[in-house]
Amino acid sequence: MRGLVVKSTGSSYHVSLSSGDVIECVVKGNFRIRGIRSTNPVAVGDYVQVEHQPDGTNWITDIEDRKNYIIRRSTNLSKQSHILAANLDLVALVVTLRHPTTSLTFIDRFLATAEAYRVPACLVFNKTDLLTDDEQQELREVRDIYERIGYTTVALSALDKQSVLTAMLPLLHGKVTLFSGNSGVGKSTLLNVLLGEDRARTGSISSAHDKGMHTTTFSEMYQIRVKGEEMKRLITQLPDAPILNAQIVNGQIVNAPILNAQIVNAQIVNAQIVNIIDTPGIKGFGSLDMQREEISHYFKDIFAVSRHCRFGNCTHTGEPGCAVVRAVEEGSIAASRFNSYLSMLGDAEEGKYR
Ligand SMILES: Nc1nc2c(ncn2[C@@H]2O[C@H](COP(=O)(O)OP(=O)(O)OP(=O)(O)O)[C@@H](O)[C@H]2O)c(=O)[nH]1
Ligand SMILES: [Mg+2]
Ligand SMILES: [Zn+2]
Repeated sequence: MRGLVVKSTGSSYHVSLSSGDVIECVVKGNFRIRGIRSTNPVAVGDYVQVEHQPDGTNWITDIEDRKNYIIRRSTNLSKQSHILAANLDLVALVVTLRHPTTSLTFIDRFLATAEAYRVPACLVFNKTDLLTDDEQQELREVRDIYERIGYTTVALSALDKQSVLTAMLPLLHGKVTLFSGNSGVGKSTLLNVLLGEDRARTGSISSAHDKGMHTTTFSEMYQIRVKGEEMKRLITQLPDAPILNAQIVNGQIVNAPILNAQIVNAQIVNAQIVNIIDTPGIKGFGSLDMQREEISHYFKDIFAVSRHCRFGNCTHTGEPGCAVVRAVEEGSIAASRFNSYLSMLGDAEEGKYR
C-alpha cells in the first residue's frame, strides 16, 4: 500500500492512506538514503510503501524519491542531519517583528536556504495586533524589501481569524506548505485558525525573555479541506488575489489554473485540500554543501545584479567594478540583505557549510 507520512514521533511514523485512515508504522531494517547522513530515514511528507504484518504491526518497506526536502541544522557535532520534511510546494516563514523579535538576518538566511533547496518561500508577518504605529511603519518597510525582490508577504494577526483565512488560503490551497520560524511566533496558532479547531498545541511566550518555549516538538502534517463555497466566497471578495487568475464568464468560473477545480454551474465542487506541516521552532536550517561561490546565487536580488559586475567570479567584497556594491550604495539592494550575504559568506569561510 502507498501512503503519505503525516507525523514522525522518532520511533514510529503515522501514515495516511488513500482510504483516509491513518496507521502507525515502523521502519523495517535500515534505510540508507543516497547522500544524506540523516538521523531520520523517513520524514513527514514522504510517500512510502507500507506492508501489514501478520502480528498486526505495519512496516514501511520503501520510500519514494523526494522532489525536495529541508534539513534542520544539527546541533550535535556528529554532522548528522535531521530531515524536517519532504516534497514541499511552499515554505511559509512565520515571523514577528516583535514578541519575539525576528532579525532580518534570520529571514535572509532562511530565504537563501529555501532557494538552495529549490523550495518556493513566502513570508507571513504575524502578531500585527501587538505593533505600535511606528512599528507598523517599520513592518511596511520590511515587507517592501522582500516584495521588491519578488517574495510574497502577508501581514496578519492570528487573533483576527478572518484576516488569516483571507490572506492565507489563497497562498496555501492545493499545496503542501511547511510552516517554519522561531519558537513563539504563532505557527501552531495560525494552523489552528485555518483548521477551525484547536488541534495543535500552542504555548505562551516567556515574559522574561520574550521568546517562545518550544511547544511543538515534532513535525506534523495537517490536512484541511476548504469547501468550494468558501473558496468561491474568497474569489469574489479578493479582486487582487492570485486566485483571480480564474475568470468568471456568464456566471461560470473558467480558466482557473491555480484553483485546479471542477466547475459545475458556477460552483466549485472539489474541496481544495490544504496541507500544512507544523514544525518545531527553529534557529536555522542546515545548509549542507553550500559552496562559498554559490551563496550569492541564493540571494535573488544580489544574483540579478551580479551579472553586471566586471568580474564573472566577483564575490562583491571589494573587487573593482562591482555592480552589487554600487546597487547597495544606490539603495536598490537593501543594506540589510547585503549584510546577511556577507555574514553567510563569513560562515562559509569558517567551513560551517561543509
Ligand atoms: N497577540 C497575539 N498573540 C499571538 C498571535 N499569534 C500567536 N500568539 C500567541 O503566541 C504564543 C505562541 O504561539 P504558538 O502558536 O504556540 O507559537 P509556535 O510558533 O507554534 O511556537 P513553537 O511551537 O514553540 O515553535 C501563544 O501564546 C499564542 O496565543 C497573534 O497574532 N497575536
Ligand atoms: Mg508550535
Ligand atoms: Zn560584484
